[in-house]
Amino acid sequence: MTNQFQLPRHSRMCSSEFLFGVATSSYQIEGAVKEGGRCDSIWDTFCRVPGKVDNGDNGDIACDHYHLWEQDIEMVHSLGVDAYRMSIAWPRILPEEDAVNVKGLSFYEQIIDKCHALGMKVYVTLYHWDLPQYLEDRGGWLNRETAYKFAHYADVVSRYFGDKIDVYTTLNEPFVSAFLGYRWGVHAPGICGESEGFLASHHLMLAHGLAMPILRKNAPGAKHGVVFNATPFYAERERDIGAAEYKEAENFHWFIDPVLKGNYPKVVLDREFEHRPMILEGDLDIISAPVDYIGINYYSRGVVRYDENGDIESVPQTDAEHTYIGWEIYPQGLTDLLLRLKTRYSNLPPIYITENGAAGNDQCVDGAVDDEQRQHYFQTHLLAVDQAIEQGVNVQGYFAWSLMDNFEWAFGYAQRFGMVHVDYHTQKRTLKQSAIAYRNMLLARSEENKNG
Ligand code: IFM
Repeated sequence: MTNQFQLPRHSRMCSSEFLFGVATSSYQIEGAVKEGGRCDSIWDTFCRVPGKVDNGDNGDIACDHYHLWEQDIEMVHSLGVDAYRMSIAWPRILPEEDAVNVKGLSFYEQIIDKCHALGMKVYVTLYHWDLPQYLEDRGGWLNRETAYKFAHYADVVSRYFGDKIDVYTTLNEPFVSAFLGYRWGVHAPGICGESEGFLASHHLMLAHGLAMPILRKNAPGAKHGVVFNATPFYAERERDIGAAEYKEAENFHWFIDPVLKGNYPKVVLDREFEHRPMILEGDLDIISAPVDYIGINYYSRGVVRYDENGDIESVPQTDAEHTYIGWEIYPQGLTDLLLRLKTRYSNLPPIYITENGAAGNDQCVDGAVDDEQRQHYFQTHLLAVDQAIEQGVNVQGYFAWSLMDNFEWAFGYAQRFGMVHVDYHTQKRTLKQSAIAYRNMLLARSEENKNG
């Protein structure tokens, strides 16, 4: 494996117009959960429940980014990226209902300023799953009021930062917040229930829609959108096509349709008839406010079939290569997904690949981390994005997940997604081979662009 990713010479991704970045999120890297006036989030509470997170891990210290942010941002810059994607922790900004915590705002302001001083753009997600616990105590995303609380939080942040944030994202992966958190109970707050999952999803989408005009008013020069995880599904046999279509509808049409089409997919509404959320008149108009872009997070695909009872089951791809977390490596899925989005949405806005990456069990040996599988993963997925662009999909940027190893939710620290290795005992950061390859690719690109 060379330590530089190769892109086709005339790829649009080689031009300086295409943006490359790395991504993180607040709870996964910050630590310092009791500092700076922060209140508990649902993840602090969830981590305390025995058996919920592997190894009993939690985000108390994580990568200690709260204290090491300056060297971390310098490290981001050393990779030669155009942009840094991060999230703001709601519990640092509004640790109590109506009390804005200036310390929280200042913490993020110094990071944003530093990024700008180093010439990088800043992509900020407002909600990457760390809901203040006091809101969960009142029902969390099952309570419609939470959507209005989110709009208030978005107002506070965007009034303060305005256009200083280059690109705002309302929500990261509402599918995961709603379904893993409120339907299947494997993420915070750990609630299990079909109706609960669908109700939470509607309130999340409403939160997004309510925030959009506020963000536009307070940050008219910034871009505004929302980020979805999306898994393309494939049928095992011809007679399973309906199963694959349904899985896609539930996985991402359910979340993207209300934004881009102003309705929920009928196939899901019909199948989940008893669990339909309460949708008030006007909600879909709010949710379908125009967005400047959508973010797509892609990791893997799914293969499904109908079992003998007509239920949908997944078909493990035992012969395929998987990452350490058990997800199949399937770069073609990213091209297919982007093309499917283009076909489904005639009004598809520009797309950023806001996350893409591979988990490993990487070891630092003599100061080096050989993460060959991840290098190969990035190389093949970058080519998959290029393929989609070639076929007419308007992809404008790519963010690797993740800058550094971090708290991987219910998997704790055992799953390492970073391009940079973190030693959790010493907090030493070491660039893995994939980071070096990414940096070399970006260096070569900027040299070529300079030389015309
Ligand atoms: O670590 C997560 C991230 O927070 C959201 N998208 C998927 C990643 C890998 O599971």
